[in-house]
Amino acid sequence: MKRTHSVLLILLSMVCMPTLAFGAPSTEGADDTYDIGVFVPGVVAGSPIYEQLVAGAERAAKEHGNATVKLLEGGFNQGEWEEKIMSMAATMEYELILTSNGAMPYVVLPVADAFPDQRFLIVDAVFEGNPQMYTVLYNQVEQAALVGYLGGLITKSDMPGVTRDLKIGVIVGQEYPAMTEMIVPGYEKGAREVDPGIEVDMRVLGNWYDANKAAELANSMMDAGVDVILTIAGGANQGVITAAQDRGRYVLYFDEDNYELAPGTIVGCASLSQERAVFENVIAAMDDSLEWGSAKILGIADGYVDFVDGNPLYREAVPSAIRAEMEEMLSAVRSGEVALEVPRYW
Ligand code: RBF
Repeated sequence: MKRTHSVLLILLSMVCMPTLAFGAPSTEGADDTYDIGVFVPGVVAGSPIYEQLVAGAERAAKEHGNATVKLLEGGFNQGEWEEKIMSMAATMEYELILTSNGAMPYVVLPVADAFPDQRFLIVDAVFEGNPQMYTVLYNQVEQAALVGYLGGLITKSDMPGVTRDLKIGVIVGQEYPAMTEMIVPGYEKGAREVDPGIEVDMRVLGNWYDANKAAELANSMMDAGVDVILTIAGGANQGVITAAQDRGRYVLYFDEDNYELAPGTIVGCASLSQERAVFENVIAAMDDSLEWGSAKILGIADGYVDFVDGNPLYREAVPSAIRAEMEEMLSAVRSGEVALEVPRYW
């Protein structure tokens, strides 16, 4: 709880309980409470990256012992986000406002200007030089290259349902710098490592929820010979999965180990440890050990990005020859022998 509120509470307690006013020990506990406001730019359900955001904040609050987490879902109208965060900051209730995605530093800037004491931890984003912000970005060139390589191996394979065309696809909710500068180039790079002739078909959904439209896009891609689709579309992912299941084609999943959503159809998951990054950095904010104004990048060598090769559903879905080739590439990337750097796009 912020100091202004504590002062108010002390004054109130003096009025209501004059006998306690001298030592005023009754308000001490409330004084120490660390209040975290989590702003989800969208909705939590169906978006693994937001599910992890909330889980990481809740774990940090539990570990702290005297912290609260209040969740606000901003919804899909992005034009309303700034006003909603402004209202959160205006309560003066939060030591920390936590949010996630690459657009948020820019959405937050006017709020930071209006509330110079408010601190913001923004994950899955990059922004340097504002002393009220700390950002954490993931190396998504690596993350996407891992599934791109698998996609390349699959489209060249004779797995059931695979066409003769060398085509893989990606369906994204919208276009934004991390997508165009890291994820799509990483995906292409991974696939073309297998065969430079592989074509990558990219489709933009235009939102993060329309599963029917996502299924339509997936079907049109599969009509054109796409064998395997990486889906990064939040709640709309389900449409891609169902369409691929119906046609006996394949899906690559992002951010989370989610093979069990569609065993045999989801053939690869590139994971992000956003939950852990959130947990660690919220704890650091609580300890006052974050270097405000700076930006951190976390990748595979740091243990925050990886390919989930340990799930038995992966072994069941993908033939051993392909898995063996994946393992070779994975060990090269995990060891740093193959470097996939984040371009400076901000
Ligand atoms: N990813 C989701 O899974 N669900 C979303 O609702 C969502 N909304 C986004 C909104 C904006 C403005 C931006 C820039 C990204 C959004 N993302 C969303 C993508 C997310 O930040 C991340 O890039 C992907 O989850 C891949 O890791």
